[in-house]
Amino acid sequence: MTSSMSMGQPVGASGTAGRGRFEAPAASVTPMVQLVDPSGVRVDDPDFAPIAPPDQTAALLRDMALIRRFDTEATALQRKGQLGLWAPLLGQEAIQVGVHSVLGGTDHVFPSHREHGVGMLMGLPIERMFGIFKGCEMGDWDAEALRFHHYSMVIGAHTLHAVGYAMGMAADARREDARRTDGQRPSSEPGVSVVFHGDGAISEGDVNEAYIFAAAYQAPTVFICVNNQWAISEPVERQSRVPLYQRAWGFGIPGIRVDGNDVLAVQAVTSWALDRARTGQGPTLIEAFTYRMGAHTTSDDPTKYRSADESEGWQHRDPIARTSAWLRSVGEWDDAQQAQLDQDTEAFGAEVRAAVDRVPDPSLGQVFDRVYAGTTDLLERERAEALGRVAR
Ligand SMILES: Cc1ncc(C[n+]2csc(CCOP(=O)(O)OP(=O)(O)O)c2C)c(N)n1
Repeated sequence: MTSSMSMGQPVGASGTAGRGRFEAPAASVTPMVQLVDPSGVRVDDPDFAPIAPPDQTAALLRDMALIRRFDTEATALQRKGQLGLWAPLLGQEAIQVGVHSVLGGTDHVFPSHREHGVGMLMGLPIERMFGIFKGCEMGDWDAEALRFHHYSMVIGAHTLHAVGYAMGMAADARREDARRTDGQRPSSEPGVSVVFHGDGAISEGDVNEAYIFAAAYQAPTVFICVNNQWAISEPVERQSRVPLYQRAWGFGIPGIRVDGNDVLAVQAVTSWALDRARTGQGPTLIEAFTYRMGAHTTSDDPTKYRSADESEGWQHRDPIARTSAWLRSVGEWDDAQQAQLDQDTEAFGAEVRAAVDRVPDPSLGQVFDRVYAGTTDLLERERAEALGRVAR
């Protein structure tokens, strides 16, 4: 084909390209749900309000302080050589606590590689998390019982698992409904799968396929896209020409951006999205706008790819400082409560340090035990070979 045939050139567009329908939509202000501003002042949102009274918010502050302590201890343990690696969650506490605070008893969480706080709050023993980062375990806890599924080190892969799981839960609920003859609703609430992925993950094929499936089957899935601005050293601007939450609409999924450093806003928006999923209205994508305050993992040096000005600019948006400032302003937090919390986090720090010593050191044979639910001939041959080699 010669260039003069210029397939795809719209009739009459020559000389007018860039006008009217051929022009990109004008950039608009990106609306973000926020209920408490960085200085701790309550602000109004046209669609969302806090869902819990202030006296219950103190519990959220406490959870944020505890998971921050867990994280800083873990980072220090890595520096001492007691963990091989750690992926810090510093700065992302409000997202993890806000989402966790509204999960129902039948909801399942599919984490990425930084949701240690959610795992801890859902009851995953710290030594099991440490086992992964010490290289001593595969993270094969009973995900079904815990409702906190396995860490996904393959970026984005778990979003497909989450959607498949949601479709399964929806199918079970339909079957249960059909079986019932008394016309009553089942005793337990239908479950929702809540999946965390990063801004970088949104560029993965798996994540886009997950969105397509979720939209096509109206799966009860809530996608929490943790936009911490960086995928290791790739800034979010290089990955998407539009705000991330707007991508969702192209798949037919409502998208909404929330201030990820505002625990009340995260709680309110997640509760709304869970409710949509539970009542058969399908998936939602929540873009939680935040910043990774620390390194990507303890193996990298963020000063090599981002400016000190940028990182400092986020210091004043700290989720913990903001929540305590607001709680103080409404008389739900004072120095005595803070002193108690400081004491509790200190004691908790000691528990975290003790947990790393409880990580069992697996024997070589055990490595073969937990590859599949059952064993195979090939695995048995490999086990015998490996054990034979060390015995020689
Ligand atoms: C499929 C795949 N590609 C690349 C990597 C290497 N990798 C590990 S973390 C990461 C960046 C992830 O960024 P993001 O999704 O924004 O999450 P964040 O680490 O910021 O929480 C990459 C590229 C991987 N683990 N899996």
